[in-house]
Amino acid sequence: MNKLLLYILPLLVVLLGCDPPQTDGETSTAGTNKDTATAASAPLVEDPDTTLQPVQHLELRALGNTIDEIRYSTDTLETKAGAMVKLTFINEGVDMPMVHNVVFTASGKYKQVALAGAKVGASGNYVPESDLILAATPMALPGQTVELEFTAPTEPGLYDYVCTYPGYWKRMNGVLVVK
Ligand SMILES: [Cu+2]
Repeated sequence: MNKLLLYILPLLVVLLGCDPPQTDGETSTAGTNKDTATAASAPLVEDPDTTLQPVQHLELRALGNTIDEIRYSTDTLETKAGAMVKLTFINEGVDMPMVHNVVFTASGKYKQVALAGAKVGASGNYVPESDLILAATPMALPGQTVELEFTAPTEPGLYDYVCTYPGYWKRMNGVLVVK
């Protein structure tokens, strides 16, 4: 019996020992495939960000603390067509009625969108559902900073942006130049 065990044990060891290398071989093959896949797909993931879709950082501030003073820090923003626009919108207003947003619209449509937004009211964030809207920030309360990311139109041209808080569109609007 002991002799038999002596024969069987090495056999078991060989069998057991054989299995892990096989699994290892499979694992490393799979690992190699994975690595190859990762290496091959990584540039594909990076390309749209770095070359195909440039990133355009924009900053806009809301200035003034009365209805007569309110204005955007600039009435012109510029981006490349199709770029990933990352807008930082800073509301420098102090008192509560100084609530602002930035809504990007089709060319010449800022007033129409703002009037529709006023009807939507606070519950709808003063932003109407509309095909004329490219993108909209949340409302920024006094002192708040909000961020907005959107893809700029692929068609170069002039687009609008406006604050849709009721009545503010008259003084808070501008042109997004897409080149
Ligand atoms: Cu405003």
